[in-house]
Amino acid sequence: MSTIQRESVADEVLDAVAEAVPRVREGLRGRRETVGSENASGDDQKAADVWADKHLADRITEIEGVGEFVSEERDAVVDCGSGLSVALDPLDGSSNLESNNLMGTIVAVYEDDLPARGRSLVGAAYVLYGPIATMVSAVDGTVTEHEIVDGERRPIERDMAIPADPTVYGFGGRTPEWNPEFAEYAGEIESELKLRYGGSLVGDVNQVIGYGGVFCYPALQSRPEGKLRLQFEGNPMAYIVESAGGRSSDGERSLLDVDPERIHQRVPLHIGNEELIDRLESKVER
Ligand code: AFP
Repeated sequence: MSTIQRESVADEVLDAVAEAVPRVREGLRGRRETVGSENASGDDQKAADVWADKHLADRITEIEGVGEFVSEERDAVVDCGSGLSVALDPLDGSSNLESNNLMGTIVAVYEDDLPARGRSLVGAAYVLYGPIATMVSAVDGTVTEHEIVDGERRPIERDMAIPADPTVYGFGGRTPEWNPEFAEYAGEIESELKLRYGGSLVGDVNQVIGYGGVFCYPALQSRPEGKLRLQFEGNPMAYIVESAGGRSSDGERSLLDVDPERIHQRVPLHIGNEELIDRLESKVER
């Protein structure tokens, strides 16, 4: 598949996600309860997780040029023929549904078979279900913010770049669970920036791209592998932020260079302004 063909398929996937947004958003009402099952990562599934997964998978798996599909809500990869590989977090931050806080959808389009290395990404995007439904996408290194109107992507800002002067930070996990090196880093950042933590990776990283800063869900003493998933969260968000001039790290290297071993592999995640991630790496030994 040529570069132009790969980017065209990636754009079709992003269009399919945008087209599903009104239906997914409408279906959140009345689906705030858990359904008593767990996904492959052991997270409690909400009815909304299952709803979003179905509506997005039905559209994405029909696209000519998509060969593999998997989501955070599914155990195994779906074989859809030949072509690119799509990894999806249908409803990121679904724990926020009960409190009616921000949530999102994250989509990653890889050239390689799954589980894939972040460097094989052709495109990535996230939808933010905020006061306005928006999509931020990165294809071929260009980051674009769209408003989603009646299931269509309407670009509102092209070539987005993370502001050079950072403003906000958000750190996941409970403070007593942090490793001492991260706690020291956090103490420095907390005295310099404003806290913005909303419990949804999409909402929190969107603020970092908009205002400059850093978001981390670090390795925890009880969870040295971290909480967030490499294929569905780490790689696509790293691709978008690095395309916007920022950096990402698992504590040692770009998330895009982390070896993909399992579909639902977790990774310590640090994303934001280059200078803040460089400082993080100088403190945190993995
Ligand atoms: P849910 O999808 O289970 O709500 O988890 C959201 C998430 O994966 C990510 O979007 C957040 O950054 C992180 O977990 C929040 O984790 P905490 O609930 O531990 O703060």
